[in-house]
Order: sequence, then C-alpha cells, then structure tokens
Amino acid sequence: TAGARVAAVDLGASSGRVLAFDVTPDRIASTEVHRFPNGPVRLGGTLHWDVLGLYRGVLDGLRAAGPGLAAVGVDSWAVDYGLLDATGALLGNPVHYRDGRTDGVPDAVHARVPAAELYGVTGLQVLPFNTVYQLVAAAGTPQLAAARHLLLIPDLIGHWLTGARFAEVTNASTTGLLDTRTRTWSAELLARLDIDAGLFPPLVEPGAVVGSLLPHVLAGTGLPAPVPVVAVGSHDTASAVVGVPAAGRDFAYVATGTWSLVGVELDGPVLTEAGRRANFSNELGVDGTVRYLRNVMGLWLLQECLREWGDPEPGPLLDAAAGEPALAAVVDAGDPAFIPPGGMPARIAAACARTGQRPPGTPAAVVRCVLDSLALAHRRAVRQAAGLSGTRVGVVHVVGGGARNTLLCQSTADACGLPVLAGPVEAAACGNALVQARALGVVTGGLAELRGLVRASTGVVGYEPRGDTAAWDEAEGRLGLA
Ligand code: LRH
Repeated sequence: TAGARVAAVDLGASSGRVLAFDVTPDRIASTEVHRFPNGPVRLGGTLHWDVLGLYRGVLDGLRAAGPGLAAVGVDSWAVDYGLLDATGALLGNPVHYRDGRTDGVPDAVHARVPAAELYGVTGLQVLPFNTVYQLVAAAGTPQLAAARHLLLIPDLIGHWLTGARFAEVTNASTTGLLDTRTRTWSAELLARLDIDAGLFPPLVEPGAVVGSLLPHVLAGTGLPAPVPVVAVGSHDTASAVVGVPAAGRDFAYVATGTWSLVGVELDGPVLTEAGRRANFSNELGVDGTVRYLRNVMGLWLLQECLREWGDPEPGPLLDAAAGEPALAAVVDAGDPAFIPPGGMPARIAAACARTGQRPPGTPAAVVRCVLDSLALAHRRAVRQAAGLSGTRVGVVHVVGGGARNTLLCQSTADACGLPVLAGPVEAAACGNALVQARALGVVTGGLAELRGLVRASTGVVGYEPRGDTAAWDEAEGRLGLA
C-alpha cells in the first residue's frame, strides 16, 4: 500500500486524545482530531475513572477522524483495569491508581511472596498501585467475586470497540503478574496470591490485529466497514518509546507527562538485586524489547501545585521560575509520598524542611524547585539505568508533554551532562500509529526504521549541557539518597 490513515487513541491521566495519522513509507503526518478532559472522580470515598466518558470521547474522536480510516489503535496509562461479569457487563467504574486502597498492601503482599522473589519473576519496580497490589486490596469484595474477566484500560476500550477480549503484553507487563522473561502470565504468582487466573485473557503482542469495529460502533461513528483494530504498544510509555526519534542505540529516554519514565531500551530483562534496590522496572516493549526504566513523579507535581493555586496560566509562572536561582531547594521526585492528590505545595515544603532546606517561598520558586527536582531525578535514573544495564548513553531524548518545557529540558541536559533532544510531544501517538501502519504493511522494518520515520517527520529541539555537574552532585547529596 502507498499510504494509509490510522487513528491513534492516546488516553492520559489528564486528557484523552485522538490523532489521525497519514502514513506513507517515508513520512508520517498527524492531526489532532479530538481532545477531551480526563480526571479522577471521587465517589463513596474511592477515586474512580469515568471510563464510559472516555469511551464516548474515543467514539467522538473516531467520528472526527473521518471515513477512510484503515485502522485504530488504543494506548493509555498502565496498571488500571475494568472487571466484567459473566454476561460481559462492566462491574463498577475502574478504580484510579491514586486511590488509597493500596496503602500498606505492598508490605502485606511481600510477607506472602518476598519482594526479591516477585522481582525475580516480574522485574517490576514496587509502586503501590501495581495491579497485583490493587487486586490483593480488592480481595473478598463482592465485585471481584462476581468478576469473570479483567481487562486493562486500553484492552477494555478495545473490547468495547471489537467484542474481543485480549491483554496486550506491554501494558500487561505493568501488572506485576507477568513473567518478564517469557512474556506470559505467571501462573505461579497468581496461585500464590490467590488471584483467579481465569480473569486474565490471552496475551497478544503489539502488531496483532485483534478484531474490527463492531457494527454498532461503525454506525455510531459514521465509519464505513471494515476497520481493523490493531494491538499497539498499549502501554502509553511503550508507544512513546517507539516514538523516540533516536538515530542510534546509545540513547536514554525520558517519557514525560503526568509521570517521567526514565531509562534505556534493552534486548532482555536485567533482574539483578542492585536493579531491584534501585527500583528499576523491566517493562516489556514493542518487538521483544525491554524498557529498563524507573517511574518518577513527573509533571504531576507541577499540575497539582497549579490546581492548588487556582489554575493560573502556566506560561508566566514558568518564565518566572526560569529567573529563580537554580537548585535552591530540591525534593526526591521518586518519593511515593507525592502520589496522592491534594496539598502539593505544602507537601513539597515539608519535604524540603525534612532534608534541611529552606522551603521555596513563592509560586515561582516552588515551580523552580519542582523542575530542578525532576531534572535531578532524570539524571539519577539515566545514570543508574546505564550503570545497572551496562549501556552506553550519549544522548537523552525527552518526549511527551515535558518536551515543550524549555526549562525542564535545559535543566535535564545540565543535570545529566549530556545533550538532550526534545520532541515529539505526541511520541506515544506516533508510536501507536507506526505499529498500526506496520501491521497494515504500509511501512516495514524494525524500531530503527520506525524511529527514522519519526525523525524525518517531526522536529526536535536540541539542548547542550551547560557548566559542570558539580552543583547537581551537591543538590543530590542533600536528599541523602542511597
Ligand atoms: C504513564 C503511565 C506510567 C505508569 C503510570 C501509572 O502514563 O502509564 O508508565 O507508571 O502511568
């Protein structure tokens, strides 16, 4: 085929997007056809996702993408899931990963299966919201008892679009229930944790055609049949890593958004005790790769401060932050204390005080503290990813929403002492679309060829490291991190 138009659905924690991509063998061009807000809904003391609202946003986006769609792919944030009963009905709104139900659960789980043993199988960083901990927290609830199928968010949307039930493997690797070496569900872990293995659908690798849009979906979106749905790297970070416009292999990536996912791409997992202690994840990537990365807090810290301040325009605040002195105060952006919503400026101030630093006194200073702290966390994770995996890193690619934050990109270059290449902002949608286009036969090749297309089609902004990294060493020392 000479070219095709595909729709990339990319659902993030703060907004959902549908982009139409026109893909030819040597170029991709995208148009954002629909964007809709997303956010937690507190109900009965629990944080939920409004998943039907998201599904409606997806349908509106597909309609806006227009006739002539050759395929659809869906990616979203990780770990969360919907439960279906025996008739296929959704059992309640999916619980948001920032809900407090998993408080203390990791320790309880590790008392049954030691953390080191879990890591040996899953290779996953302990985050309280990993699916495994959510499921243990939900044990004994009538909802879980009635459940017959568990579908991760993008797979749930895919199920509603096609009727098919499947688990795409990159996102499944964030559950804490997958054997990262074999890329299959760990029957042993499921049994040891009394989690019903029958809940989990068959795994598919990115690139598989999982079905096509159901007749009522076609009717509702005005699309002419048939439209295949392709499993992409349905974990947004997996798609974002495909969308990194790297020219060589000696790169680290920082996939920014609500979170910063910082690491390197490997051919296989690294399951060392040192990596476990450093909280590194071996998430599965497209084409049999492993994303060796750490999840750190990301722009969530900034979003939550802005929300607390009544959502002022971020532009002037970022400009003011750029004029603040660098590294006056920093916090550990890897600290799980920052996971729940609410009161973020106060929590940042408390973290500064705990580490003997004067808390930032103005919003501009808080923003500076947040961005410096993120850059510091990026540097730590880049260096550790390289060291723990024996990878040489010559350049850091910043993709996702943070790629347009010039202060964050420059600080990341300064902190790492490495050049940063920033962009594209919509890396996840690019990676999503490219995997679809390859499944359709419009483009060929491996990740290097797909990345070449991103490079040829989107602009990147370069940042050179300034000064030496001694000031960053000193700031890191204040945090007393191991
Ligand atoms: C980023 C992301 C990240 C996960 C988090 C829950 O959107 O998928 O990779 O750790 O959401």
